[in-house]
Amino acid sequence: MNSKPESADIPDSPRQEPRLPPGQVLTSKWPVLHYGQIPQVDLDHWDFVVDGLVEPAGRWSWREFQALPRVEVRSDIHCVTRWSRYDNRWQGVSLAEIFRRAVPKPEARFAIVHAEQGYTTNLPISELMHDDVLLADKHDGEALAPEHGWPLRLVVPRRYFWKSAKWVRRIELVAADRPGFWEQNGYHNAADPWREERFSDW
Ligand SMILES: Nc1nc2c(c(=O)[nH]1)N[C@H]1C(S)=C(S)[C@@H](COP(=O)(O)O)O[C@H]1N2
Ligand SMILES: [Mo]
Repeated sequence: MNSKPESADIPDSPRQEPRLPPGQVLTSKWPVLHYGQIPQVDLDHWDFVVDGLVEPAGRWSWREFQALPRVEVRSDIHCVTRWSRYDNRWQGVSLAEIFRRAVPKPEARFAIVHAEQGYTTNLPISELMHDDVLLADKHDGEALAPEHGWPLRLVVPRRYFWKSAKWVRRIELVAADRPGFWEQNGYHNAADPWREERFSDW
């Protein structure tokens, strides 16, 4: 594990070699990128749902979600538009924790992640089980900014950042993969930055 002396207690997402994936440029800023508007979210009516091929299904109000066991992970961001940002400190709830409560059925293989306003992205459930994957409500010790996904976003450090849905509300477990918003619009289904899986061939 790669730890820094000033915060050696925070687990790092595993480093790849080289740390900066091919074709990426390092930035210390944090660009804002999304399709559509920043949603207005009312926490009193907010919930997070896990449904589909899962038993039992899961549903958490904001208050219930805040009571779940929490993790902290430090990881790098790699956006398909070629910027990367190192050492983001995320806090929230791991997907492994969620799937201990809403347990995927044996036939469940893929997750369709649903966010506010119809944004979707798809991932194999196995990718969500890594312990650097979480549903984050804090970044570098502060509540997420609305433009970065407040109140809750997915963080999947080993994939290009479009898989890290902002304003996430629901994870649907399915047997057969289904392309999400960008995956239907020419982006690669797998999105591994070290393999430069930016765009699909079809
Ligand atoms: N709900 C939602 N999540 C989204 C997007 C979006 O359009 N809607 N865009 C994705 C893309 S393309 C990127 S690069 C990252 C950007 O996250 P950031 O604005 O926090 O840097 O969010 C991802 N998550
Ligand atoms: Mo993006």
